[in-house]
Amino acid sequence: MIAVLRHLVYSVKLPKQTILSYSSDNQSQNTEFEDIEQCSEEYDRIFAAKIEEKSDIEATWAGKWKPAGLESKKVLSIHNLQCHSAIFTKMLLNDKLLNAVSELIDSPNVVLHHTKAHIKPPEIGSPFPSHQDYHYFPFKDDSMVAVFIHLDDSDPENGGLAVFPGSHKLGPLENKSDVPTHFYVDQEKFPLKNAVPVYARKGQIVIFSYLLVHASYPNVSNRNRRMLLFQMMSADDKPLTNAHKSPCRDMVLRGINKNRDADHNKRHEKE
Ligand SMILES: O=C(O)CCC(=O)C(=O)O
Repeated sequence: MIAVLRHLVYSVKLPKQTILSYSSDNQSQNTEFEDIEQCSEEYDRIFAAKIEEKSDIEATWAGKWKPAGLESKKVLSIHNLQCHSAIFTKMLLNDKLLNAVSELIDSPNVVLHHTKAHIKPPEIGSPFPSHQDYHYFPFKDDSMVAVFIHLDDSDPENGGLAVFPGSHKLGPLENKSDVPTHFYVDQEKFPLKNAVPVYARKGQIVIFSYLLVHASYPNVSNRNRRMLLFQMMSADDKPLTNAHKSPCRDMVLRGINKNRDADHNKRHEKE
């Protein structure tokens, strides 16, 4: 069974963080969720194919936030994995995952914003600056959560996630980035050394508000750090900007979306 731990709190609406355990040594989990090994193999297959095709998948965050000596570090990234393989579509529709998200965002109606995958290669994996996802895609009611799925055992040595518990209660913070493409908060107020490291086993999922200040460490180990991120929100929430319109955005994962426009002239995204 998925363990929903209620003692740590990173969500906006509910005073808790939710960790769902999908460890592959428990048979009942395997039957109800795509086997994490199967997901992991498919993930590796897609990355290998795109590296072979020489796709542009290097995605280290730009800006002056990088600590000296870490400028050459790398993150490999592919967005919208559900457009590459049905395994990820099935994961998005996992009942237990949607139960947890629905409870956290306090809505029976859950829609997708986007998904992405990051690999931090051994020894050269880049850190991420302390940031709030909010700045990339602000919404009116701040219902959005990040579903962070670990595909490797992760810790501070191999580039794991780090969080500032309670920071979501500060609301949107000032964007201190010096580049228009990437956003981050004041690195002196939220230095990585003050963050709480997340130690996660392969298959564990951490769900947190898009207002939570989070970051991640450089990968200085000889192990990979692979993750998947699903961003979801309430169907009743409204975007405050036109930014970040990924394919499959607004796909209904649970319940209904009564706000969806049906006008014929709006059936395609404007080119
Ligand atoms: O891959 C990571 O370690 C962090 C990713 C992240 O925080 C983000 O993309 O918002």
